[in-house]
Amino acid sequence: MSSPSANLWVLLGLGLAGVLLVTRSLRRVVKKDLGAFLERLELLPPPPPPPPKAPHPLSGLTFAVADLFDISEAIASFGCPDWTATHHPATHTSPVISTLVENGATCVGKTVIDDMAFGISGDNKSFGMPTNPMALDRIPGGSSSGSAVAVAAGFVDFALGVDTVGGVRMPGAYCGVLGFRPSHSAVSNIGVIPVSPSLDTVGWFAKEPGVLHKVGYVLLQLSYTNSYQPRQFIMAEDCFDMVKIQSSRLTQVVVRSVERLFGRQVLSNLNLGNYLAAKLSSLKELQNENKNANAKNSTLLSLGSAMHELQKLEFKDQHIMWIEAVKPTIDSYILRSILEENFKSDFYQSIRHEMREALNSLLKDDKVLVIPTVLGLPPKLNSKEISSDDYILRTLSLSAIASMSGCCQVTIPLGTYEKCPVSVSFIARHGGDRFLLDITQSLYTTLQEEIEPVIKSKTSSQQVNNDEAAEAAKEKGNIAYREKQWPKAASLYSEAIKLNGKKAAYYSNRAAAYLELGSYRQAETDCTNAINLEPKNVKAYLRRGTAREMLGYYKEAIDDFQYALVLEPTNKTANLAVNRLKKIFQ
Ligand SMILES: *[C@@H]1O[C@H](CO)[C@@H](O)[C@H](O)[C@H]1NC(C)=O
Ligand SMILES: *[C@@H]1O[C@H](CO)[C@@H](O)[C@H](O)[C@H]1NC(C)=O
Ligand SMILES: CC(=O)N[C@H]1CO[C@H](CO)[C@@H](O)[C@@H]1O
Repeated sequence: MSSPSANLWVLLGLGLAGVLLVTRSLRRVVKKDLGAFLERLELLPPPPPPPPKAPHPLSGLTFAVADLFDISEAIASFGCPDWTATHHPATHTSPVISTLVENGATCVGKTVIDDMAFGISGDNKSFGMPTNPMALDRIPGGSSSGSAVAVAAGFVDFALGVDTVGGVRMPGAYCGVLGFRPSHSAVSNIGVIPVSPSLDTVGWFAKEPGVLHKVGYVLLQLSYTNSYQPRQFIMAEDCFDMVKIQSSRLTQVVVRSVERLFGRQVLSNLNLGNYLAAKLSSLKELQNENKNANAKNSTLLSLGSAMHELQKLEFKDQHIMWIEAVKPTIDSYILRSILEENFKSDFYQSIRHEMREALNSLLKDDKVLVIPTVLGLPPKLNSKEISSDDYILRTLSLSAIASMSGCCQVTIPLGTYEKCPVSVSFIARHGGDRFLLDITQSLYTTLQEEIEPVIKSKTSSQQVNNDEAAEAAKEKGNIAYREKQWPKAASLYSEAIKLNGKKAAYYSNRAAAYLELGSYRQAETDCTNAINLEPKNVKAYLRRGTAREMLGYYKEAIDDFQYALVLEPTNKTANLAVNRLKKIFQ
């Protein structure tokens, strides 16, 4: 951690002493333990088995749980004191917690969630908002904000939360920790207060990939066997276009890491919105009736909107009677949301089914979809952005991809940008949890290593920024070229040239795309430019030779191929071309 950490340690020190303090620079109350915990408790694991038996897999690890899991003889608050006041203590501890404890972990406390786990900011009307230790003036994200904060601050090794519409992935991203949302219904939610059952999952946070992995293996009851190699990493370009920070800051790190570990042939690009538009006929129907004009235009936005409606509908089914009877003190946004009467339950369920099918067919055979977890940096505390419809809808569009399909998703921190945590997400098919956990563990270190060069060059100068963006455009161009999308490849290389006109490779690559498109004159010009920049560029001579041959300038073509042979005497391509042309010519 850099400069905010000094501040943080002071705050933590005083906070741990139990002092409430107002810092002048922040004008904000920072509570004990950053306000992450509602209650400290201790659920101890059984004694370790005597050697030579192996110790419990999670022994020595501590964890916290968001306050909607049952713990025997306690009452979960569900983010709302009125809930505690009107409910009896639980008779059993929820199986997820007891499984973790039986496997050696110690539960040390209950953490803050949004009111009734409904919101996405991490705020709470009664208990206040936990402080994001990675960005003190930013929101932690919700609904499981306290769990994310407890892990980010190092109070516990891991923590449980509930992810309905992003409740683990989002605070994971904002607080700079790993967050895992398993496939829908892969982890038992018995003894967990329901929010919106079609979307609810029990998720977990960790700082260390090894801990995320171990906890996952215990909760999903997986056995350690050979892991499979990923076949493809599909970069959802249109999703990255929604991100407000320079998206190459995320995509480049992923592209370089994947190339290093698995080779560049596994990378591909996709416009996810277009792909889904063709697959989701129910969504189309809903789109036509949607009152939200923004959502009408875009498949991803209307998917987010459909998920939000489904969340409200099911939440209302679960809790309207209690809310009407008790009239609890909760965020008025919830009340407004569930009073809306514009629900079309059947539609949402068919969209869910179509989404499940669409993503499972996209990701079958061990493929990974890469998307941004959130729109960018965590919003500032008390900013208008947090409650704006646009922010909520766009944020939910990204989380709807896994929530609506039931697929599993992991959010992986990628260092900081403007002193705030940034992250990227991987999604695997429904049931591909083990695959996703394994991939996360094998890529994590490489991802962290690839951040450094990107950050370094970011901070130097505008030209360096442009150079990097140009390089990113070229990489995208190469992918398009491999996929035989010639016009797209040509336009990406043009973008690279616009950003940095001094690289022979960009011209030479564009020439290759022009050759495929039959634009021989442009190909010839590009090669000449490349050769001027790099007089020994063999590829440029070969490509110019080809262009000239197609244009009928045989003599010039022979010169080019011959010069290529001078530079690379063993090059068969050049040799063949010279011989072929000489035959025609003579
Ligand atoms: C959506 O489309 C309508 C017209 O169909 C247009 O007026 C509106 O500006 C569009 N909104 C966005 C966000 O593109
Ligand atoms: C000829 O040279 C080009 C450029 O260096 C290279 O890409 C190509 O593989 C070479 N071909 C052969 C057959 O050696
Ligand atoms: C103490 C505290 O931070 N309370 C906040 C609880 O949540 C509401 C909004 O839901 C805020 O306005 C309060 O400031």
